[in-house]
Amino acid sequence: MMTGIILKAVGGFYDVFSDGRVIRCRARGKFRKDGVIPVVGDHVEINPGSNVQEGTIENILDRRNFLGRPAVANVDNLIVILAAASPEPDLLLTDKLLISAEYKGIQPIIVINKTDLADSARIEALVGEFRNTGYPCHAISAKHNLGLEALVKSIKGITALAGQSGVGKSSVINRLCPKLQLETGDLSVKIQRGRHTTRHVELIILDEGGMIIDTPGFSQLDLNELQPEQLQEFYPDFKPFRDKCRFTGCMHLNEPDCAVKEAFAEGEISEGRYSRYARLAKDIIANRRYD
Ligand SMILES: Nc1nc2c(ncn2[C@@H]2O[C@H](COP(=O)(O)OP(=O)(O)O)[C@@H](O)[C@H]2O)c(=O)[nH]1
Ligand SMILES: [Mg+2]
Ligand SMILES: [Zn+2]
Repeated sequence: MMTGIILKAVGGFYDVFSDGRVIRCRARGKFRKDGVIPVVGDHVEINPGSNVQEGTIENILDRRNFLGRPAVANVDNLIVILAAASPEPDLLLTDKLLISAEYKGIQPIIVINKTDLADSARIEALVGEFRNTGYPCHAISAKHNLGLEALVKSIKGITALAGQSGVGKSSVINRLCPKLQLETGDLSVKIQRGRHTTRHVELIILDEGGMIIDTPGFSQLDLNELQPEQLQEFYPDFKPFRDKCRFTGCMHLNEPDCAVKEAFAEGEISEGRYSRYARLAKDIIANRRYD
C-alpha cells in the first residue's frame, strides 16, 4: 500500500500523486456505499496497480477540512486577493473570506494586486488595514510580474485563491503556473465562453513545492451559522485585548470598559476592521435564529 494525494478527479478516475509520480486510480465501491466521495486534496492509501491496470484507492485518510464548490479537502492556505484599484476593494467581502478561512482552520494570505494602478499611499493604507491581523500580506502586480516570487516562496501545502471578480485571481494563478493559461479579463466575454466548457478542479504542484488549486473560488461561511459572540474568535487582531474587557462574553459593541474598543480608539486595531466587525455582529444578532 502507498499513500498519495488526489490531484484531479475526472469521470470516475483519480490522479493520485505518490512518490514523485502520478498514478491513475479508481475508487473502491465501498466509498459510494458509505457516501464518502474522494475529492481533490484527499490524502489516500492506494494499491498502485500495474503498468497495464490502474490503481485503486483503498482508504481516504482523515480530512483536516473540506470545502464545497469546488470540492477540495485539506486546504492549508487561502490567498485572499484584493485589487489596489479597479475594482475598488471590497473590504467587507475580504473580512468575510478571512473569517471563513479562520473558521475552517486555513491560514489566510492577503494579496494586494494591481499595485501598478495605485500610488504608494493607497497601497500602504490597504496593507495597514490588515497589519494587526498578523496575516502575511504581499503587494504585487500580476501584470508586471512584481512580487510574485516572494508570494510563491511563501506557499506551503495546498493553497486556494478567493476574491471578488476582476481582482486578478486567474492572472495570479497563470503567473504561478504559466502552463495553465486560464482566461482572464472581461467578464462578459468569459461568461459567454464559459457556457461551453466545463473545467475540473485540479491541484497543481509548483516547482517551489507548494500546491495551488487551479480554480478560484471558495464557498464562504454563512455567518448566520455563528452565534454572535463567536464571531470575534475569528479576528486575530482582537485577540490580545479580548480578555481585558470588563465583561466576559463582551461583544465589543455597546458594553462599557471594552478593551477592544479602546484598542481601536488607540489605533491598535484598524478602524475599518472594527467597524466592519460591528456591522457583521449586529447583522448576526438581527438574523439570529432561535432553534
Ligand atoms: N493593471 C493591472 N491589471 C491587471 C493586473 N492583474 C490582472 N489585471 C487585469 O485585470 C483583469 C481581471 O483579471 P482576472 O485575472 O481575469 O481576474 P479574476 O476575475 O479575479 O480572475 C484582466 O483584464 C487582467 O488583465 C495587474 O497587476 N495590473
Ligand atoms: Mg478568473
Ligand atoms: Zn469588549
